[in-house]
Amino acid sequence: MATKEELIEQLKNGVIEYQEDEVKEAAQAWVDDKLEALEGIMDGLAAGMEVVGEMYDRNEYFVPEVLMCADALYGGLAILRPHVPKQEGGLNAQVVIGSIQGDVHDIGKNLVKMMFDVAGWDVHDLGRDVPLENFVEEQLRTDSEVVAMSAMMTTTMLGMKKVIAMIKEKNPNVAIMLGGAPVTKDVANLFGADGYAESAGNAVSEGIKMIGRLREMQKK
Ligand code: B12
Repeated sequence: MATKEELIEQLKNGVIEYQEDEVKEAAQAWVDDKLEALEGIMDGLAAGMEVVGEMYDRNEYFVPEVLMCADALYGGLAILRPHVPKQEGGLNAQVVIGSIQGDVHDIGKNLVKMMFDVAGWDVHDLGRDVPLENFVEEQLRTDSEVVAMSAMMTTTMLGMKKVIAMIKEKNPNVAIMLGGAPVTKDVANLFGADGYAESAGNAVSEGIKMIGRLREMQKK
């Protein structure tokens, strides 16, 4: 039987070497051993994808390999995700989330979505390559307090600034959070966002802070 450390390596290396079947087997073993699903996702699958990103940046991998790595990650995620427990007593809140127009990168966005989901939030996921006006419409339809947008490219990132202006014009009582590799805290401020988180791990706490500020403002 493989140890926990060995399974983590199998999850991570399976993503890096785009071995979807191995990733699925390791994920199933992880579940069978009753290990913490979130840890397998973050320290195994997501950590593997980070290495893939570095390899892509060094021209060691190209789009076809990266796509297969993403498939391997999603294969493992489908097995582990149902075993991440929902936290009790979370904040009663709603978030609209999506990857911005022109951007098909959705791995990071899906990890952020999962974190909100397990924290007990109602998540309205618009998917990827989301037309700008859809964020506005979905916020109005659901009356969500938070809108979270992901961009992975410097070109698509600019669309988020437009969405912020569009949403604030229709409804100023919405907190907007940005994230994704090219986005920084400064960019988020510059675009007029209310929050920023650099990773899925701190997206929920940032969301809670934003809602706190929003509810304070509404009292005044
Ligand atoms: C995987 C990947 C792809 C996959 C996407 C598969 C999928 N389903 O997502 C495929 C192969 C399809 C792809 C295609 C392309 N890609 Co690509 N891709 C990547 C790669 C290698 C990894 C991204 C990733 O998944 N990382 C792992 C996850 C876990 O990390 P993450 O996304 O950063 O997310 C974390 C945080 O950023 C944060 N976060 C993310 N979103 C949000 C949102 C909120 C609200 C919050 C709070 C936090 C948050 O939390 C996440 C988890 O902690 C990066 C390289 C890199 N170094 O990032 C390039 C990269 C993003 N791609 C790039 C490019 C250029 C392209 C293509 C144009 C390539 C081409 N020539 O065709 C196409 C265009 C696609 C398009 N129109 O969108 C460039 C972008 C350059 C730029 N700065 O503009 C990068 C940076 C590579 C590079 N160095 O050139 N790509």
